[in-house]
Amino acid sequence: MVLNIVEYPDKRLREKSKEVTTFDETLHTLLDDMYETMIDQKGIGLAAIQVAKPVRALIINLPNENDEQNKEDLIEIINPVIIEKEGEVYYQEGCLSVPTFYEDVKRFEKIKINYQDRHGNTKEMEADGLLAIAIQHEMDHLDGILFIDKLSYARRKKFEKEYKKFQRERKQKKSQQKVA
Ligand code: QAP
Ligand code: CO
Repeated sequence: MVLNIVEYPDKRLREKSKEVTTFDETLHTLLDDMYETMIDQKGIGLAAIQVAKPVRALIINLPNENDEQNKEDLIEIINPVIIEKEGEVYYQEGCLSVPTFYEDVKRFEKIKINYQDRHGNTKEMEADGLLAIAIQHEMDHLDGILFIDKLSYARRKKFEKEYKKFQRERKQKKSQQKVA
């Protein structure tokens, strides 16, 4: 089932998500719904809080070298913890909860994480490149942090201005649809 995406400035995005303790069908249904929602909205990553579920679960599905987004490449990450990190890299990030805005953000270049899969099995993973960036972006959501929080004061200002314009135009479009 495709769920509704919570969008900035909704306060729910600021919640600290709770650790997952039961790896049951409810969790599996949530993960499946998150996947459907992410694909429907043309995303590559999603945290549970973005569909209003404050639990420490996230999914990532990066396109492969042929630019195809295959479900076999889906990664489900529960209760992640960064255990090693190194380097610095900038990448132009976006977020399904902050539609239409993209800006450069600094992240660790390489990370190692501990996490659990949907069955509660403990796993370890090393990541670099886009995967490392995506994991850090989604892990921030678990603590109520958005990529726009990492911008300089000037760029944050630019964001607030552009985002208000986007919200205004979308609202106008919607009321026009009602008339037509
Ligand atoms: C997080 O982001 C991420 O503004 C996932 O209008 C960010 O899926 C991972 C999206 C950077 C790696 C690098 C954004 C879709 C999707 C938009 C997304 C939009 C429609 C963002
Ligand atoms: Co995001």
